Parts: sequence; C-alpha cells; structure tokens
Amino acid sequence: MSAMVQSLDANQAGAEPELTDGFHLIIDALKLNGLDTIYGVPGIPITDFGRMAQAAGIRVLSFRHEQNAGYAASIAGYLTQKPGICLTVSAPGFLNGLTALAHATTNCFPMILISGSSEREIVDLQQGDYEEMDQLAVAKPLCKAAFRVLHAQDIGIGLARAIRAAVSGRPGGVYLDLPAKLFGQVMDAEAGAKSLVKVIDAAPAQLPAPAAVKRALDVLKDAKRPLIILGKGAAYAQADDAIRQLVEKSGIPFLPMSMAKGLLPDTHPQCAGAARSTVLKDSDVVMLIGARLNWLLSHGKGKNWGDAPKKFVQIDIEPKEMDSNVEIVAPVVGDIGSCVAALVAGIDGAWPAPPADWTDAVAKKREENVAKMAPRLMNNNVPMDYHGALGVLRTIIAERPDAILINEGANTLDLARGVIDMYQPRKRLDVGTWGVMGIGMGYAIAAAIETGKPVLAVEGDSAFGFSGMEVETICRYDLPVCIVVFNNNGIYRGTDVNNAGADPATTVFVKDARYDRMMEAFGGVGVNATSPDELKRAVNAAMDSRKPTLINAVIDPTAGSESGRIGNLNPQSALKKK
Ligand code: OXT
Ligand code: ADP
Ligand code: MG
Repeated sequence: MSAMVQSLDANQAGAEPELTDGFHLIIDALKLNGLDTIYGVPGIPITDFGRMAQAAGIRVLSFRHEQNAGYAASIAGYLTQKPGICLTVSAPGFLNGLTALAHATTNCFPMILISGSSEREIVDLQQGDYEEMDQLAVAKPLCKAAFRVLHAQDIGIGLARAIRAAVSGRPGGVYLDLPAKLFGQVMDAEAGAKSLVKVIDAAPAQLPAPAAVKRALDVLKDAKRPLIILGKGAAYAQADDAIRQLVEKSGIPFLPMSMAKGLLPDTHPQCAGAARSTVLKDSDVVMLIGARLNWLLSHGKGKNWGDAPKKFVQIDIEPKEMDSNVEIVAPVVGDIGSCVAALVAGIDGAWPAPPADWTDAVAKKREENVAKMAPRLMNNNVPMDYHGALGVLRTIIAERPDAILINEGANTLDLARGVIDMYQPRKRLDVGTWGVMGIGMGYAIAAAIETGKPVLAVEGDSAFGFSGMEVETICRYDLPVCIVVFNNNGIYRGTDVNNAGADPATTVFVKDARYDRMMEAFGGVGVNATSPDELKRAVNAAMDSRKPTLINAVIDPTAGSESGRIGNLNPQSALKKK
C-alpha cells in the first residue's frame, strides 16, 4: 500500500513515475525465472491475468477442468525440472487443482499451484464472500509449502520462495495464494522491477559424504546377488549417463520401476524387468536409486522379498526416507547425479563382477518370461484381448522410441507396463505413487507441449473418462496426441451383473460405446479398431500425421481381471469367505 501512496504523491508533484501493478509483476517474475508456460482454467479473479500473460509471451493453456491442468503442470515439472505452473480461480477451482498438487507432492514432482482468492478481510471474518475459502489453510497439509502474497512489492520474493520450495531437496508441490486485490495493486515500476528475484541455483547439488559412498561400495562389493532398483527419482534427476555408467561398470542387474523404464533400454542385457519376482526374492544386496520402499515394492519385506537375508543401500535426496520401512545399511544422501558419479568414481578395474551364477539365473528367468509372452503378443483375435492389442503398440514404440507413452487403467496399465518396452529416459508417464486415474489427458497435453514429441496415450475406458473432456483441448491446440481407449465396457471387465435390481452393476459402462466419436465432435480423427491390424494402421497413421486422434480399441469384455495385478489389495469380505 505504501508504495502505491508514494507513487500517487509523486504523480501529484508532477514527476509522473512509471507505474506497474500486481498483474505485470507476477508475469515479469515468472518470465524472469524462465517459467513460460501456464496450465489452467480462467475465471474471477484471474481471467485478465491469463490474457495479459498470453499477451506477454507466456504460453497459457486453457483446460476444461483444473484437475487436468494440475496434472499437466505436475508432469511438466517432472519432465523439465522446473516447477510446472497451474493457475486456478478461487475455492472450487482451487480445490479442483488441489488433487493434482497433492499428487505432485506424493510423486516428488515440482509444481506450483497459483490460485486467485477472495478478499482476506471478508474470508477471515467468514462474511460470505464470492467463492469464500481459507485456501492457504486448506492447501498446507497437502503440499510441501504454501505462501500468500498480500503486497505487490512481495511478489518477487513470494515466487522465489515458491520456486525454491518446489525444486530444492525432494521436489514437490507448492501453493501460492494470490488474493484478488493483489493483482490490481499499483507501485512504482522501477521499485517493482527491483523487487523481482531471479532464483540462483534453485536446486543446489547435494554432495554425498565420502564415508557414505565408501560404505555403500563396500556393501555392494561383498554382494553375491546384487540388484539395482531404479525409480522415477532417478529418471527425474536427468543423470542418465552417470546411471548407465554405474550399471555397466558394476555389471549389476537393474530393475526399473514403472516410470524409470527406458532410463536404460528395457532390452539392455542387464535389465531384470522381466525377471522381477526372481530378483526381488533372491537378491542379497539391493541398491535403491530414487525409489522408495513403499507399497509398490511391498515395503521391502514379506513374501515378495523371499527368505534370503537382504541388505539395502539407498540413494535419495531426502534423509528422512532412510529406514522408513526397513533398515538401510548404507544410506547415501544427496542428489542422484552427485551420488552416482561418486559411486562410479569408486568402481575401478579391480571391481569384482557379480557372480556369474547370479547374472545367469537372472538372464535365464528373463528369457523364459519373454519367450512365454511372445506368442500371446502375436495373436490376431477379434475381439482383441489385451496382449493382441498391446503387441501392436509394443512394435510401434520400438519403431518410434522417442514418442511419449502415457498409460492408465488397471489391466490396461499393468499389462502395458510389462508388454511395451521403453528405450529412452522419461518417455513412460503413468499413474505413479497413488495409482491415480485421471492423469491421462493432462499428462498427454503437457508432454506434447513440453517436448514437442508425438504422444501415445494408452487408456482404460474408465481411466479415460476421468479426463476425457480434454480431447477438446487437444483439438483446440492441435496437439500430436493419439489416444487409444481400451474399451472393454467397464472397470476391469465389462461383464459384471447386478442381480439385485434393474440398475447396472457398479463396474460396467454403456456397452459398445464409441469413444472415437468424442474426438470427431471436435474436429479430430476418430477410428473404431476391432482387430490388431486395424489398430496398428490407425496408430501409425496418427503418429505420422500428428493429428489429434482417438482410437476406440474394442477389447473382449471378459479379458481383464479385477484390479489388474493388484487384486490382492482389495479387502476380502468376511461374509463372502464364509
Ligand atoms: O517375475 P514374474 O514372473 O512375477 O513376472 C513379472 C515380470 O517379471 C513380467 N514381465 C515380463 N515378462 C515378459 N516380458 C516382459 N517384457 C516383461 N516385463 C515384465 O511380468 C510380470 C509382471 O511384471 P510387473 O508388472 O513389473 O510386476 P508386478 O508384480 O505387477 O509389480 C507389482 C507392482 C505393484 C509394482 C505393479 O503391479 C504396479 O506398478 N502396479 C500399479 C498398479 C496401479 O497403480 N493400478 C492403478 C490403480 S487400480 C484401481 O485403484 C483403479 N480404480 C480406482 C480409482 C483410482 N485408481 N483412482 C481414482 C482417482 N479413482 C478410482 C479405477 C476406477 S483402476 C480403475 C479403472 C480401471 O478400469 P479401466 O477401464 O481404466 O481399465 P481396465 O482394467 O483395462 O478395464
Ligand atoms: P518409484 O515410484 O519410481 O519407485 P518414488 O517416487 O517412490 O519412485 O521415489 C522417488 C524418490 O526419488 C523419492 O524418494 C525422492 O526423494 C527421490 N528423488 C527425487 N529427485 C531426486 C534427486 N534429484 N536426487 C536424489 N533423490 C531424488
Ligand atoms: Mg476398462
């Protein structure tokens, strides 16, 4: 306020200093920090801000629902190591974006949710303002940090704090609350420019302690059956060469978590992706790189890990991650690039190759599983089963390894993860730590925008429904996105029956729906594919033309299983068991 009064006084004195306002300061602060893309939905109080940002050269992608814009921002953060920006209106728009902010935090993706908010004085007295909500308080428990800016002169510092919080240490989601009044606040332009902050070294290298590196190398060197698990933190870190060197110099088999597939090619001779159960069960030393021992790794214990005693080595930027589920005998805390480089430096010519009986056993299991799957991928059944349809997509990705694959669903997710080999880092984007449905179209849009590469989104029909309206967004921006909806008439299977009444069962949808027509409604290409051959032709045409395309892939409704490969997580009904 004082800055505004000063500039008015100066005006009266005839000096006519140039003025700026909250709108322009936010735009300038974003641009100064290289944040040139915003994903959001316009409305009070941010409509003009979106227009002005666009006029100032920021790319503003306008979505149909904030959750999808938020997922787009979250994956933009993952792909670029810069916080993805999501912009929403107050209360309901903010809440719609919040799921994605929590998702970003859970997955360790840097993102900033910027929401306009209502008048503080009225909100705090709960006097019923337009879209009244204490958004800062609501956001706080769901993100890494939350800030509110009340004065135009604090915009620079506010954004700097948000950027640092999002990308430093373990990345995550940050909330930035901008009350409506802030946008119109006026201040002296020169003072405003000076108040902006260009964040220097936003994610500083965090070097591991030499003793921690030596301890890890000693444990690895003594291993008889070592294993490296690569997680999406390793992919995020963009330390691709160092990781490849570590794997190849050490000779240790590696298991990629879902989004780490392609960090080294799935066809690499040391890849144990197709021998997952064996390597988890039989390994004696496991080094985790950017992967948590959460539910996706059965918390590092139990029958999936077998009876053989295990030692865990863990590389992570977050010290509190160590010992979160089981004892970590050699914690290496630091950024993955620095930690892996330090380990590589410690692997010299005298490094013992892992015993051949171990690497041979892993290779044998892998070959067995690959051979078992191969004939299933070549079937030309009509209606298609998952393997027939996925076999086609596997070949297409092998031929187009720089395409980005988005994947969600239950069977559609779990089977695609196993079937479709990945060849390059950060090309497979999926449901992540929460197994969340709804990331599909937001991820597809951001992947196309951030990388310029063609995108193939492989979607269960249920999964697609969570963000399906964004096909209009894809058409509006004319993005090179090909969506394949695995249409099996429902969640897991399309065959469930409700014997208790006229309503359909809870897991089934309208039978034989034509999702391809949704795309046609907005001017994109729609194809109904009933056989693997038709599917192949349609996907290749879409990838070549880069035209927005939706292929309704008709899948046998009996082909899937309940909850895909995680049916064991469903609580069993005690009554059913009796
Ligand atoms: O070693 P073994 O012998 O065991 O073999 C393994 C590998 O070695 C081998 N393999 C290979 N063999 C040959 N060749 C190759 N290349 C190869 N690669 C691997 O294959 C096996 C299996 O390997 P995998 O997959 O690596 O191993 P596994 O044991 O499965 O791994 C365990 C996990 C836990 C790591 C893995 O399963 C995993 O990552 N799972 C993630 C599961 C997940 O997140 N699922 C999504 C959630 S399900 C459910 O919640 C759904 N909902 C509810 C809902 C959600 N989620 N969100 C919201 C907001 N609201 C509601 C809903 C609504 S799913 C869903 C919709 C479902 O319906 P859709 O229509 O969308 O989808 P359809 O099911 O298709 O109808
Ligand atoms: P996945 O689901 O693939 O197993 P997780 O999301 O569980 O992977 O784990 C990612 C881990 O990577 C997190 O513990 C996070 O702290 C860590 N991480 C993210 N970025 C870095 C980085 N640059 N350096 C070190 N660790 C990182
Ligand atoms: Mg389905």
